[in-house]
Amino acid sequence: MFNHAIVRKPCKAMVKGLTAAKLGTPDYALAQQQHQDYVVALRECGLQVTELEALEDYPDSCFVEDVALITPKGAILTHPGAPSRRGEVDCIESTIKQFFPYPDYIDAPGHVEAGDIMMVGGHFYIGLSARTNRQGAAQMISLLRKQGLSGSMVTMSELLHLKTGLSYLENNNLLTFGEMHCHPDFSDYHRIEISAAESYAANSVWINGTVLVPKGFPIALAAIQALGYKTREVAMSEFQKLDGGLSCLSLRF
Ligand code: CIR
Repeated sequence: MFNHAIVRKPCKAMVKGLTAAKLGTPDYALAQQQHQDYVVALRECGLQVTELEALEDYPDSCFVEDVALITPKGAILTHPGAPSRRGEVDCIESTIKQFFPYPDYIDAPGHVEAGDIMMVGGHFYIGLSARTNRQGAAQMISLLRKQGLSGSMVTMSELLHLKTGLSYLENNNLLTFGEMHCHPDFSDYHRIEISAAESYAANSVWINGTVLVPKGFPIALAAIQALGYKTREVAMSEFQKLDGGLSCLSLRF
């Protein structure tokens, strides 16, 4: 069960955020509305939400998931692979320390963005992406071990982050897209393949029995509901334009 979430409001500079999606420039006012509804959805799932103010110096700073990993045992601040995002770590450190006074840190030459990390109980899958390298993943695994947890590296070649194409919904259920569907590391899971047309919904989030699903992906939604989950749709169009999924907008613990 999760009790808390940390989010950061989108900044006006988000329109200059990193993206490979060709979906146009985000509408800032609409992004603000969507972010507010996201916070409402987190509260509906029983979370106490800490809302941080927007950071105009960091266009991608609303995607807080990437700058810290919070486990059941502690917190690890990352060192993002994207140079423009590294300063976001210092900006969230004091908030993390309110909950976890002695966090650990990933250091250069290691890079990690925690959108590449998927938690399954006490095990953490770490995708090796353009943002997370082997040195960073190795540091992360040894820090996880220090906490009595475990980690493993997952090779990948097409997705921005591991969780761009993978979401663990508990009860052995795993949403998969693209290269993740047949990935040997996940063959023991009950895999629900999300089609290319709805790939964005492969990043959905289980929170305390409810699955938050991005709005506008009816086949994925029905597949998740067919597994017996309660669902809550959240409009995400403006964050999708920046390659950001539902999980990226919060740290949950
Ligand atoms: C970036 O490229 O870093 C942001 N525009 C999107 C980050 C999305 N985060 C995530 O998938 N965990």
